[in-house]
This record gives sequence, structure tokens and C-alpha cells, in this order.
Amino acid sequence: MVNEGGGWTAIQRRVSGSVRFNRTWAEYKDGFGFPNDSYWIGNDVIHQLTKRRNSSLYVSITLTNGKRLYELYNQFSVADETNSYRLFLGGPATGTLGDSMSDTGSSYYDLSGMSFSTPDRDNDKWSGNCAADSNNRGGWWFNFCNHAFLNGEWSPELWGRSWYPTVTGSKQIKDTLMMIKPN
Ligand SMILES: [Ca+2]
Repeated sequence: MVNEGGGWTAIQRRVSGSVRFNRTWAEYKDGFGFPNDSYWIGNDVIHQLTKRRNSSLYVSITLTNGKRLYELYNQFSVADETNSYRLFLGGPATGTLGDSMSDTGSSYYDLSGMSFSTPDRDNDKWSGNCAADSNNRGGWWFNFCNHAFLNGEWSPELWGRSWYPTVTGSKQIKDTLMMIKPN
């Protein structure tokens, strides 16, 4: 578990292509990767960390030009496996990325309330499987499908919509980070 200081725990980090994110339900459940490299902490751990207390979610994306963008959500929690790790995200969101997860302006892309999907487990609202689609190939709380997605294959130019519309043509991405903290 990675403590970023100030009580923050990193649940996701991408800094290179050394760790694949095209993984199964079981792998996203348990987590994978390396704390000081790229990793997913694991859906069971995220649930345990957020089940009792209100938590905040902080997302940051550093672009290849060095510019770092962020978004902060004041309410974040993930249900247990029985409930398919359903996401709850509350606002208002603040930051420089813009809200591409919770209130996108389109009910097709709002991720709050969505179950987690992986390439081998389709829980999304689309007729296909967003997690297995060539634009994505990774686990996430897909709807129909997404305006935000940070678990795609490296390098990021392969990601369909990493953080639409602020970060498109995703080859701009140098690294990503998702952290949580109890409120
Ligand atoms: Ca589907």
C-alpha cells in the first residue's frame, strides 16, 4: 500500500508500460503491479478502505509537456464483490481536468453507480463489453462506455478516451495517479 503523505493512499498509478493493465476480474480484485511503478491496488482493498468512511478521490494526469492536471471528488466509495464493486462518486468535483467521471453531461458516460467490468466480466450498459473493446482493454466502471478511463494499454495513445474532453489524443499523457483519503 502506498501512502503519498497527508493520509493519501494511491490506488492506481501509471508511469510506464512495464505493467499490463489488460487483466482479469480476479487480478483486478486482488491488485497487481508494483507500488513504486505502475499498479492497481485491488478492488477488495478499495472497498475495505472506503466502506465505513466518506473518502475523497484525487485524480491527476501529467502531460508529456510537464503540465499536471487534477480533479478532486469529495465522495468516493466502492461496493463489495457481491455488488460488482459498484462505484459511488459524489461532487461537486473541483480541479483543472474537469469532471469526466461523475457528471459528464451525458447519462451514457456518468460512471457513478456503475459496476466494475473487466475483459472477462461484462457489467456495463453497452451491448458489447467496453473493457474488452480495442479502445480500452482494461478494468473500469464502464457505462456506455466512458469519458474517463486510465487503465488502458500503454502507451496511452491507444486509450480511446482517457479524460474527455480535457485530455484527448491521449499520447499527451506521461503518468497518471488516483489517490484516496478518508474525509
Ligand atoms: Ca455490456
